[in-house]
Amino acid sequence: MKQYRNYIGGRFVDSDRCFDDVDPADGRVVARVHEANRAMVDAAIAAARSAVAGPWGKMPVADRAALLYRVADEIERRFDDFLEAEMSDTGKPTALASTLDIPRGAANFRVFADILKTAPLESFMTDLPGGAQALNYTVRKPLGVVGIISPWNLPLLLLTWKVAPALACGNAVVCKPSEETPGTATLLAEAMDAVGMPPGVFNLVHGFGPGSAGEFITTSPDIDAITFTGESRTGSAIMRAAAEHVRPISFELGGKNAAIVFADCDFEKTVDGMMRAIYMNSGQVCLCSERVFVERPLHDRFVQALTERLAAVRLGWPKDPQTTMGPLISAEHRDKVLGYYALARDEGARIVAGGGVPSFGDARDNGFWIEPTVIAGLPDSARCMKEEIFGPICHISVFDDEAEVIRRANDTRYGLAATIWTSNLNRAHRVSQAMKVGLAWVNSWFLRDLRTPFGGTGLSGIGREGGMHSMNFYSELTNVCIRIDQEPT
Ligand code: NAD
Ligand code: 6OD
Repeated sequence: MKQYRNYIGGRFVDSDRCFDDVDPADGRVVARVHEANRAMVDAAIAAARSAVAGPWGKMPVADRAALLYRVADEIERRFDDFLEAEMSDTGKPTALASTLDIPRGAANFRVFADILKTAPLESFMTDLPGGAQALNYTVRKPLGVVGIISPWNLPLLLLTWKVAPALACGNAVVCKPSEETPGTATLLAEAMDAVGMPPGVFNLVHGFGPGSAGEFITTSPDIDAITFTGESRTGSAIMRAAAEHVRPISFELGGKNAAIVFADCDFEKTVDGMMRAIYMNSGQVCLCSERVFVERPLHDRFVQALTERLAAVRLGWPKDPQTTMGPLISAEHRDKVLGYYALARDEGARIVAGGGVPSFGDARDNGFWIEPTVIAGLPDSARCMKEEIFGPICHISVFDDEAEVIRRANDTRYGLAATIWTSNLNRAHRVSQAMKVGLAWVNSWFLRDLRTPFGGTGLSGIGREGGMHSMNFYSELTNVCIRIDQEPT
């Protein structure tokens, strides 16, 4: 049986307490995971502290960037191992993991190595009374030890999205991946080891949230910043824990995202795009559209086309290149999503497609599969319209005019993403700017330039990551102000 160990101070560390890593496609145990206890988490934090104080903290930018490029190269060299681990932890299809998760794992390191080499710093020359001047310039320094807590839905992508900029800024990190997906995080530790990352710069601890490694990180007084991606409720718990010692936090949380389909859209491209926006990764992407609003003249045609496309979705083994949708992450998460399918019925929804659990007649019946689903007929006030479900489901509503749909799309406490489908350029700008979200896509969805700000408003998060936004979060900025007198002294 494969063992996933902790990586602390440059060494792989066993624990006498282990938990199972399960493949959600068939419920098989694929690995034993060594859970870090408090002493191990403290040792990881201490190793990180020493690394920041040592040569890593003083390493020239070019050398630090070179190490980040080598991590990217190593992920690519071991592409198949990363792919295998990501698929067996999540059940996601090879068609997705090989084109999104693993390539983005490498790209995150390259992009932040590039940004590190070109990151600008501010400077201002201030005129003072009497002709003197003040030169202000900013110096970028590491924050110190960054605690990184990541979720299971895009495990390598989301972990490296934080590790890469944190290291680029000269910090050392203590990472805790989701207990559901320890595989690619462990391979990342192996990659760090293989490229010669100095001991203590990258530390990995496995475990759960409360009473385990997650809590030990967030409550430690020796962590200088916390960056977290996960559920909004967990974000609140972490915020309470982090408040004790006052330090920067960055939160990428949940969403209840709207898609707005105008009658003047390019129909085929919109249906293609919406299939991705609703069902990618079995709907387990924070950016997925769970609320779809379609303008009345297009409504029936859109519902019919989406339903036909759903019939062609292939729920298959992750390694099969023809598979287009995998299972949900766990039995517990499937129960939660099925609970929402039942709640939708109780709230009076019409089940347009799906709504149940598929049967395969093979080992997949031991996995955590669920049918992709379309529902309709709920009022905007229904719980299924307000709460994040995080499964392969959308509700389709009809709308009649632009002002109405803007108001309804914004009627949520979340504020992560919106997608708008129209061929009217003015409307595209108008509506996307009116959305109360951090990310608005037009005629596209999850189209990424990693230099742009990423994050949400309201329950969807605090702060922005991406490009210079990440560099600024992971840095301590010191402003140096020098008075320059005109008279020779
Ligand atoms: P989760 O909040 O249950 O867990 C995320 C991580 O937090 C895990 O590593 C978990 O062990 C840890 N954790 C849980 N409780 C903790 C505690 N009290 N203290 C410290 N750590 C704790 O989220 P999940 O189920 O893994 O992921 C799905 C959620 O993440 C969805 O809500 C989704 O929308 C959100 N998400 C948001 C983004 C974004 O960029 N905004 C991206 C991906 C996922
Ligand atoms: O693309 C990214 O950088 C990012 N953070 C994606 C988040 C997806 C949520 O599930």
